[in-house]
Amino acid sequence: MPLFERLERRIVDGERSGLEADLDDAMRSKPPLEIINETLLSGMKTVGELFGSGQMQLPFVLQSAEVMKAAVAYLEPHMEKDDSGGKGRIVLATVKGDVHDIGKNLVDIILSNNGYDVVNLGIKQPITTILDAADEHRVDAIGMSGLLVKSTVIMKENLEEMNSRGVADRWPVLLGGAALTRSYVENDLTDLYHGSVRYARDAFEGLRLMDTIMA
Ligand code: B1M
Repeated sequence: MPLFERLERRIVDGERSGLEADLDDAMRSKPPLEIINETLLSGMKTVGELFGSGQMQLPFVLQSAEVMKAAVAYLEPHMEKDDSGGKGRIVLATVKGDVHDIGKNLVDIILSNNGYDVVNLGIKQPITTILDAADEHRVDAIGMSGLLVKSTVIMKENLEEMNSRGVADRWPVLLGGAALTRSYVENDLTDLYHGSVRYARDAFEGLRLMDTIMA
C-alpha cells in the first residue's frame, strides 16, 4: 500500500506499530502540518463516519484517537516554530462534559508555534475554571472547543454566564469544534454575547482570528 494511504489506514485501524517509521518517511516529502491536514485528519473523518453509521464501536474509536495523538506528538517537534512567544495569550479548554481534545490540542500547537502563549486547561472544563484561569494568566482571549451537540448548548450557557458576570468586554471568545457551525455562532451567539465571539472552522482560522484580535 502506498505510504500516505497506509498512514491514513493506520488512523482508521488504530494500528500503532511502525507508525514512527512511516511518519519519518512521510516527512521526507511533506511538512508535518500537511501530513496532519491531508492524511491523518482524513483518517479521523473516516473514523467519525464509521462510528456515526454504527460500523465502528467505541473502543476502536478510542484506539484510532490514540494513534492520532501519538502521530501528532511525534510530528510536533519537527514543525516550523516561532518560539518568541509574547504575541498574545489565550486560555483554551474543551467545555464541561466533553472529552474530545484532539482538535483543541491542534489549536494549541498551531498557536504556540506561531508565537502565542497558550494556557491549555484540558477537557471537561466548567466556565468557572476557565474564567479563573483567564484572570490568573491575564489572557487576551478565551478559546472553547466542543464536539458534542450538547457542547454547543454549554457554550451558549458559558457566554450567558460571562455576560452576567460582566466580563464580556474583557475577553473576546473563539469557539471551535465539529458540533458548531459558522451560522450557529454568527446567528445565535454573537448577539447574545456582549463581547466579541468568533467561530474558527479549523486551527488555522483560530490563528488568523487571534492575529486579528491582537492587531
Ligand atoms: Co466521540 N463523538 N464520543 N469520541 N468522536 C464524535 C464527536 C461524534 C460526532 C461521532 C459520531 O457520532 N459520528 C459523536 C457526537 C454526536 C453528537 O453529539 N451529536 C460522538 C459521540 C457520540 C461520543 C460519545 C458520546 C460516545 C459514547 O460514549 N457513546 C463519547 C462522548 C464522551 C464525552 O465527551 N463525554 C465519545 C468519545 C470519544 C472518544 C473518547 C472515543 C474519542 C475522543 C478522544 C479524544 O479526543 N481524546 C472520540 C472521537 C475520536 C470522535 C470522532 C470520531 C473524531 C473527533 C476528532 O478528534 N476529530 C468524532 C467524529 C467527528 O468529529 N466527526 C466523534 C479530529 C479533530 C482534529 O477534529 O476536534 O473537530 P475537531 O477539530 C478541528 C476543528 O473542529 C477545529 O480545529 C480542528 C482542526 O484543525 N477546532 C477548533 C476544534 N476545536 C477548536 C477550538 C478553536 C478553534 C478551532 O478555538 C478555540
